[in-house]
Formats: sequence, C-alpha cells, structure tokens
Amino acid sequence: MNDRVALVTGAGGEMGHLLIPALRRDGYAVVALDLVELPDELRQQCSETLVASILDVDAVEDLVRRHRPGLVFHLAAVLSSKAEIDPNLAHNVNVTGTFELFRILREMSSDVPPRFIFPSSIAVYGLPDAETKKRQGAVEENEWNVPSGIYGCNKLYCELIGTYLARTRPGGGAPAIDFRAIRFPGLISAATLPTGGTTDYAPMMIHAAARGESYSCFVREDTRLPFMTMPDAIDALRLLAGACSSDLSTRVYNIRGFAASATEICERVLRHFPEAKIEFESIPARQAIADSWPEDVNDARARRDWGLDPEHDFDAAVDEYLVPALRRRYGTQDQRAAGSRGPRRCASPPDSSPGLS
Ligand code: AKB
Repeated sequence: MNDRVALVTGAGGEMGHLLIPALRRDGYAVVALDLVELPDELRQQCSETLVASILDVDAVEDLVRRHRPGLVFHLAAVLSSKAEIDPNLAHNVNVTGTFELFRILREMSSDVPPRFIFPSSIAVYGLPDAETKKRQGAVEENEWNVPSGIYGCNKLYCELIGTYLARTRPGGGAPAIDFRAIRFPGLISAATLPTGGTTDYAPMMIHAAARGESYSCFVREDTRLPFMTMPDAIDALRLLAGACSSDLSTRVYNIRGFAASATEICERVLRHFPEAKIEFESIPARQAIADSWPEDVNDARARRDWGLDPEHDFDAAVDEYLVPALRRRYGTQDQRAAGSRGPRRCASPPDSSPGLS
C-alpha cells in the first residue's frame, strides 16, 4: 500500500469539499471517486478523479489496484431521510458499496493494512421514546445500539464488519483492514448544504436566514440533537486517521461539538438575522427519526484516545464560524445595526399543532 495516497469516495459531498484540500495540505496524493464530476477547484487538487458509482465494482477495483491507497475515507452514503424513502438504494450504497470496498482492499496483499476511515452516525442509536431520550442524556458508544431506521442499521452493520476485519481476516490470519469509525452528529457547514439527512434542518435554517429566505423547520421546537461544525468534523477525521493503533481502545467513536434544540438554534439565528422568517411544521417521518436519536453523545473516549478537541461550541459555531462566513458568502449585511425591531420569537404556524402536523 502507498501510505501517501488517500482515496476519498463520495468526494463531491459536503465533507469532501473540506477534506480534500486538508489532505493535500497534509501531503497526500488524493484519488477521488464520485457519481458526478467534482467542481474544478476540487478536481485540480486530486491526482485522479473517477466519475463512477461506488456500486461499479470493476471501476472501483481498477482505481484501488492502480493507486494502492494506504488511507481510505469512505464518504459515499445515502443519508437517513432519503434512506427511508429508498431503502434498496440505501442498502446497496451503504452496505454493499462498503462491503465491496472492504473486499477489494483485503484482497490486495500488503504487510500494513490500509487505514479505513468510516463516517458512521448517531443514527446507530435508537431511543424508544422522548422520555427515555431526555432521561438518558449523553449516550456512550455501547449503549442503545438498536437503530430505528434503515440508515442506522446500514451503518451499524458496517461498523461491526469493519471492527471484525480490524481484528482478523476471514478464514484467519492478520487483520486485513485498519478500520476506524466516527459516529458523526449533525454537521453544519458554511460552504455547502446537506441533502437527504435528518439533521439538515439546522444548516438549512441558518443558510436560509443568511440568504433572507423564509424557512419551515421539519422538526418540533424541542427537538434536541448533537451537532458539530464541518471544520471540526474534518479535523476529527484527520486526527483519527493519524492516531496510533495502540492508542485506540475501540474502533468506533462518538464525537460532538455541542447539543442544541431547534428552538435554541432558531433563537440564535434570529439574534443575527432578526428579519428571518422561521416556522416550525414537524414532518412525522423525519420527526420520528430525530426523536429516536440521542440528545447528546459522550465523546470522552475520542478526547482521551486521539485528542479530539473541537474548536466550536454552540456560541463559537454560530457567532464566529457560520454567521461571518455566510454573510461573506451571501453578501448579507448585519441587520441588527438598523435596530428597527425588538427580539423575535421562533414561531409555529398559527393553525398547526406543534409536532402533529
Ligand atoms: C443524517 O441526518 O442522516 C446525517 C447523520 C446524522 O448521519 N446528518
């Protein structure tokens, strides 16, 4: 394996946008795979980009065999809300795509198994009801591993197979893959918007406010989940990729930057964009997913084992990272200077009963 070559699948997604430049700065030659052509500024930073599905096994195998990457970031995935709409696609991409990549890598003989960095998710947790969720607070990695959605099932299965391959090789022998997974909370980027996820309401709310557009939030005001900014998420991926195997007490880690309710996010957004129009109209299918996810996660292991230390808590995420970057991006002025309005409250539409619409 070539330990200066990093393969990134799903490279054109939100994470790829920040991860590829960071890997370049770290001195890696980046080989990228995505369903669609990458934007020019990303493509120029890669030594090869392949436009293909992760399910095109021959194309993926050819790419991997030619480059022999010592480091793999397998970002290609169908996220939670979309997975519920198209479970076959979710299974194919999230499970079959991952399993085939494991197979291709383990069939290549190498003294040092490639490091395989897998973005898992808080979707692997399944809390049975809101009361339990509140009582539980921050979950640890080995608690409530009973996902309620297809995406969580897909991710948990791949975590288990990856952990098995990090221990042994099918049929016996030295481990085939140095598997490491992060269970990501909702991620918020100033550079891109997510699609198909359940935590998407947080980035969508703040981007809409910064663009001066109204936004209807698809979960209830009291919905509380853990989040992290995208730059902190990218730092976490790089830290875990660089950690010594002997420091890892597990193969699967929780991380978080902060936890916040939808109301808290809304109120914080309105402080910066007082003219923003934000309503709450819960969509039952998406609400059910969010209700089954923990309100927070315990990230003590990641802090201890590989030095997780996110820069952004809730205040810093909004005030120092998102708002300044979004104002630059969308060219919105600081409306607070006008002082024309008093504080606004986040609102449910007058004719809806919160959480039941
Ligand atoms: C989603 O909402 O599906 C993702 C995730 C938490 O994995 N953002």
